[in-house]
Amino acid sequence: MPKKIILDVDPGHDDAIAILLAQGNPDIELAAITSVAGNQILEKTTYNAQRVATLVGATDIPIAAGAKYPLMREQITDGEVVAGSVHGVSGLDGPELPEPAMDLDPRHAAELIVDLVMAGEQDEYTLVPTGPLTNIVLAMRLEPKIVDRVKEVVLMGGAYTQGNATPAAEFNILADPEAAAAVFAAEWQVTMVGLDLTHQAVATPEIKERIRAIGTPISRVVVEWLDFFGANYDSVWKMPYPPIHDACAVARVINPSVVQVKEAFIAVETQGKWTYGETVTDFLGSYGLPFNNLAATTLDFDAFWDLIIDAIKQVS
Ligand code: PIR
Ligand code: CA
Repeated sequence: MPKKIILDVDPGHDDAIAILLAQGNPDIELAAITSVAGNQILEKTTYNAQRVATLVGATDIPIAAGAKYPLMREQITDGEVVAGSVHGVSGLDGPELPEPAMDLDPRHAAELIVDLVMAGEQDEYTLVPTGPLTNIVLAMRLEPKIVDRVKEVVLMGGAYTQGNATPAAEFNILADPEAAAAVFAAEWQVTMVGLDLTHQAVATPEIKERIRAIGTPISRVVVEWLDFFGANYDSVWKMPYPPIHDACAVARVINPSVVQVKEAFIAVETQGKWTYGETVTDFLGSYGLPFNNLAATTLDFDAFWDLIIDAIKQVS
């Protein structure tokens, strides 16, 4: 039985590859896509989500737009936080994409999440957020019972060593720290697939060559995304190859052994001047802090890229 996921995204090149992986993997059923403001404003991330869903053939599932703004803080988008953006002005610059072949679902993302989870069986759905956590907290507040009912939350966000939006904070968490604090503190299992893990998921020249060799129009789009994202990563972040953050969260759901985790206490800092948005993580257990969540530590690089390449072939 494929695992049902609701993918909450802010595309974003790596969000786009997460959508592709979810659509193209036989062990996942992509039940819905919801969009949130993050890498770009909501209008752009929603449009990008629809275009990517159209590209990969995810045209018969609900796609709903969610939160325009974070709960409390001023909005930030990629390119405002550091000197340069890795996604471009559209949020998904690079190759041309098809226009959306579907209408948006009329519901707010939070309503759609609640409707699906509450109509489903116990543990039927896994939530996979790959942007700021605003929609997830809104869904929790709309219907607190979803916290018991979802199987787990496997999110891309956070870091236990260092951030990418500030020295302490990862972008998705910094973009809505108050939302993230509530999501991590709630009584469900959150798996933090953070930068420590995702920086291992880099698209090396060998990987790009394997994707190019697939030789389909979609494989060419993926290569162009990697080229665009990669050039910016190089100039802004001094990383030679781009990490495909968001697809790692989907990979964890597909096959847990691809993304190793450790039990940890994780809480989000919402007060610090220098540490606002930091995911404070304790693996030691010596401070009386309960191990409430999981933190991803080690990626099986080859297995990860095999999943991506198989998915590209599948949707092509
Ligand atoms: C990636 C992101 C934002 C800013 C930069 N510089 C790089 C997005 C990705 O889509 C991913 O979800 C997360 N935020 C990584 O921080
Ligand atoms: Ca993202």
